[in-house]
Amino acid sequence: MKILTFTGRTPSEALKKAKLEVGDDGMLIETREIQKKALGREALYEIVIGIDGNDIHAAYPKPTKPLDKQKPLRQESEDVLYDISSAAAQISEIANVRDPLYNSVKEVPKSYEPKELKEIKSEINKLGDKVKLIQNMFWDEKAPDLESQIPSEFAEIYRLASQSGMDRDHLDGIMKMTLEHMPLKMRENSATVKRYFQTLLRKMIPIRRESIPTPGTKKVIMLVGPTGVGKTTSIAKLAARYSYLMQKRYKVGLVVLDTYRIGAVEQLMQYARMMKLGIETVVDPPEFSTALDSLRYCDYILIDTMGSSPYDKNKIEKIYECLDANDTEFNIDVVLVMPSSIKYEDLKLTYENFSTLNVDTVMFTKLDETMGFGNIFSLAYETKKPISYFSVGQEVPEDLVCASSDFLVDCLLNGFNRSKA
Ligand SMILES: Nc1nc2c(ncn2[C@@H]2O[C@H](COP(=O)(O)OP(=O)(O)O)[C@@H](O)[C@H]2O)c(=O)[nH]1
Ligand SMILES: [Mg+2]
Repeated sequence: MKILTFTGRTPSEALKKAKLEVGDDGMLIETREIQKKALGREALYEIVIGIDGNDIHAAYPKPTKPLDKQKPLRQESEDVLYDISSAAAQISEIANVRDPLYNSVKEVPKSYEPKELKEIKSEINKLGDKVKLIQNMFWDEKAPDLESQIPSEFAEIYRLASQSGMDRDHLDGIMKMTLEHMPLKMRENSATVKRYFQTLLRKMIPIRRESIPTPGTKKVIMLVGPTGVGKTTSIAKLAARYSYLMQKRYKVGLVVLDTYRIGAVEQLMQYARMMKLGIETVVDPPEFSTALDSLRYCDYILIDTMGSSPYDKNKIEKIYECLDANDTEFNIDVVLVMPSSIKYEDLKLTYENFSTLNVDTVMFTKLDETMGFGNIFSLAYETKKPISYFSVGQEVPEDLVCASSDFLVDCLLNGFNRSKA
């Protein structure tokens, strides 16, 4: 194998040179930073390419994978980066912005540029300078690893994402891959960078779209999660939604699984009375199937769970026993409810605690009480569990929305806005 090296101010510039020289047939072995970027000094990157055979210009058999789709060998274990890489590649296709290497655009000679265009360019340059300023202010203290690698147009997006509570490894991984895959044409200013980044994040969030029961079937949905996160309130919102707010009015029944003490079910009883819904209470696992059976006439059966025990251990065990004792033919959708107001590490811990219940989807509550949404992003991205609903306030039934990645990414980058829900 012949080894060649190429240098550039960014990895992608070096990659372009390599492509010109060897086409898509080389193997990307390593990307390394030779010189750190500093004020008044450009960064310098070197990429190492391996070529089979001696003549690098010889015609090669059909290329397997283009150079820019390959990962340096040393990153092979970084699965997260692989995922991001493929999402980034897809977006480049969607954006339909070709690499200028393949699609050289003729530059308009400067003297023929319309006046407005000149003004816009100069405005963009000024903006770029401001962003650079911000970049230097915060990267010095917070991102020493990436400081020299991220162009100034990425400063705003990096700050927004890192302040959102997103896991640091996720963010750095996404940034690295964005730098490698982002079409050069989109790097022109921070607005296009932000658009690209938004699309990339959206593609990474798993969402479960709401589906309605097909004729002859029913949906049985159980909400589980720590005490106080908003399960009962959400059950009431869902009950109202299914029985009054959809195109068809469905029959809804409620089950309360009270693993703590009898009598703590009054809150849901009140909602059931108001909406005239059937409600069953279960304390011991054998009663669970009987309760489901007696609500057989319903299209939706919503199961609220409650109880209090340190780290939810006993509660989770009791719920597990109920699910295990279910001898009806109904499939139960387990929805883990978590508040968006806790940090990523705590979300992950809660998720792990409840994962023995075979969680199907996750619902996040209290979006109206949080500033950052990166914790939600990171949990969904890490666990790959789809999100089904968001709760955006205390009002029943209106403060419930079907999850969407557009909405979450918008909250993450631009802040929560109920009107966009
Ligand atoms: N701000 C806000 N409060 C909520 C939301 N969902 C529930 N709550 C409130 O959180 C508290 C606990 O809710 P509850 O449904 O009883 O929680 P549970 O113990 O999980 O059943 C109540 O005061 C609710 O009104 C939400 O999305 N936003
Ligand atoms: Mg409750």
